[in-house]
Amino acid sequence: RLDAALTIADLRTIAKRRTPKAAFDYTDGAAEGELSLDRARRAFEDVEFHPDILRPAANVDTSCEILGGPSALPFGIAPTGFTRLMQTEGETAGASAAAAAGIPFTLSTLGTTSIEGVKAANPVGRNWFQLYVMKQREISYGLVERAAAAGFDTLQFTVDTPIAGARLRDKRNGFSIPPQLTLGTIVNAIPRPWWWYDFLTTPKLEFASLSTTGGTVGELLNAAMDPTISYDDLDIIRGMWPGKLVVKGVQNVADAARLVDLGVDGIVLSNHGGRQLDRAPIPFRLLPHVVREVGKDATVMVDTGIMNGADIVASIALGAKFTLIGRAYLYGLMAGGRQGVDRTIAILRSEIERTMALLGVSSLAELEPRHVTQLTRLVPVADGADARV
Ligand code: HOC
Repeated sequence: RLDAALTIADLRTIAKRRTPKAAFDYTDGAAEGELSLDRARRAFEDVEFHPDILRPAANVDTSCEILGGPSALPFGIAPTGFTRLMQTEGETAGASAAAAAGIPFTLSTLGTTSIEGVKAANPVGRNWFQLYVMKQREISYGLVERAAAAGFDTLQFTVDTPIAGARLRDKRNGFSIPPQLTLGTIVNAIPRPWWWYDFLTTPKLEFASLSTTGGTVGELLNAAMDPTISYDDLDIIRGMWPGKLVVKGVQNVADAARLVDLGVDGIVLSNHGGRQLDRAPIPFRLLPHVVREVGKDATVMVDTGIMNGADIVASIALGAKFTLIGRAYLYGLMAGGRQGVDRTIAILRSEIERTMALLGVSSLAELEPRHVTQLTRLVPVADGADARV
């Protein structure tokens, strides 16, 4: 039945039907008025492609090199928190699907499968680890050491979370870890008995980091995360981590340039899927400004709002070296566990191949800024931000 899903939006529809409302909304939702997420989607929808004609495009090569290793596709799986609450296979499904597709998988500090469990699910392929620096530094540092020992090749240090964004859907739903049985939860469970059966009969969530559970997501996160992290922490982490170091959550040109000057291996332009500061700049809009400043050889990646392979192709054309998918992966997971994640990757792969072939390019390296314009014309107002005209 998952084969009937032709788009990520189709997978989202199935996911919504199969998943308890609070868990679905945690994934689907964003912060405050959800403006950043909505704007990120609209920025991708605004893309106009400019194809070349009469170019050989029978064999489209979607592979690339990223952070010292190969990827069969120009995207990897982004770190996601509390993943086994969405569907009990969780990170195991994500990591094994990534392995089968030849793309990197990222485990979040707030993941619900251990570092070693992810390694077992993806023993040969590329695993990346996403780091939050917590008040209890020894927890974060311990995770860094374990990820290195397990052969994870890249660390994504996330910097856009000094405090939790206001996820209003979570508050309205009373979303808590672990889930509480309330009248509303019970009524919502009636059409979704299999989700509850799976949840109650599989091993308990294995948090990589949280020493305690019990509370709303916002409460848990604010209790755990350190709001005082700074560039000094970057130095400390650089000293501890033997692999590639990426900073995720960069939101302006000046920070991007500073990080590249400091010699980080890559940056991810991200506003955390619109889940932190609402009305933050849209990473896809920021992308050309950052690439212009740091140069096209720097490893600039992008996430937030990617729901179609064409979004990925447009990002690569504007200078991104790679992209990350969060919600698109989780919709597949919630729709059908490992098979659902396979379906997400297959949909994005065919959209990427089709978009490239119709553009008249046969490799990612042939994509150029001239292939993309945006229907809404923007003028820069300051430091990479844009104004609509
Ligand atoms: C204060 C820390 O990535 C999400 C997760 C966790 C956010 C951490 C906030 O829900 O987006």
